[in-house]
Amino acid sequence: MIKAQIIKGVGGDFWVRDDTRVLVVKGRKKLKEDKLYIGDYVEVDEEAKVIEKLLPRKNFLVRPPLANVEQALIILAPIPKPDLLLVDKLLVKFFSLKIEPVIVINKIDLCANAVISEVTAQYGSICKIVLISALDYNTTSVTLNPLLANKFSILTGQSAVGKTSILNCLKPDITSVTGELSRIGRGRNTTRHSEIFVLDSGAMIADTPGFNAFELDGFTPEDIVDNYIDFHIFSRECKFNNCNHISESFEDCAVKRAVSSGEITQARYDRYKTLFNSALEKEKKQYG
Ligand SMILES: Nc1nc2c(ncn2[C@@H]2O[C@H](COP(=O)(O)OP(=O)(O)O)[C@@H](O)[C@H]2O)c(=O)[nH]1
Ligand SMILES: [Mg+2]
Ligand SMILES: [Zn+2]
Repeated sequence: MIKAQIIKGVGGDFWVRDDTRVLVVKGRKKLKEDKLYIGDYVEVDEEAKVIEKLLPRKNFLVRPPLANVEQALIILAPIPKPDLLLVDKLLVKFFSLKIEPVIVINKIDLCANAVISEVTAQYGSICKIVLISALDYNTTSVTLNPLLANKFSILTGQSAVGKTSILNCLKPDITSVTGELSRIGRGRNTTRHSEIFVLDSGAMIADTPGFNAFELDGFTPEDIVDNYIDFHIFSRECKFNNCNHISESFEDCAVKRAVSSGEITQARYDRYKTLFNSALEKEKKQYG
């Protein structure tokens, strides 16, 4: 029995990878009913080529179904115009799942200065921000390889920012046993089924389809507060422990004071109010 990670599934076949190789195996009948996700760790009977057991997940996403994600690249670009409400939602989601976010500004070959300064002002205290152009293999690989090495990362963000282009740009770094896998997908630019690509650096990367319509389903107002992590150094000074930083007075709320002093941008705070209030609405609907 070996422990391996599922990197691709087509029909009833699963491609599983351990440190040394990739095997194509089947799921045990019982397991096919529990859904196996790309990224799942499993126990495999090498002789029978069958997955015997699903191991516990560290986290998972349902759409697309991906498990044990360690890092999420949130891709932005000067075109299409960044949807920062989507970025805020993704940050809440990823922090809640203990997935490390990194903001990647792509298409810096286009006029990107305005986007770079806006994104840096609003997110510089929250996560790493890196700049690339997927048209340029050298800077993309030099910038991303150290970030991606030896972890499972996903490419996320609105449509047309360049997620698939970034993955294709990095594909020359797939030369090992998994090169076989990249040939299977080559030429196809669709992102409908998930697959983890393994680079020579040990980086594991999955593309995801546009998160354009992504909503924070199941998140309570408290979840929103908890996952706005850049507010935390201020909210420690709020008068009340359960401060929601909206209805409290300026004197009682250190987050509001940080907004007025510019330590938190007004735009990020306004989006916080939008997400908090929408979580509150959903909660009211659910519990009357
Ligand atoms: N100028 C420029 N265009 C890019 C860059 N990366 C991607 N594109 C283009 O942006 C469009 C959308 O790219 P795609 O990878 O399909 O985006 P996705 O929807 O996020 O997967 C395509 O026409 C790409 O050629 C880049 O770095 N610079
Ligand atoms: Mg794509
Ligand atoms: Zn407060």
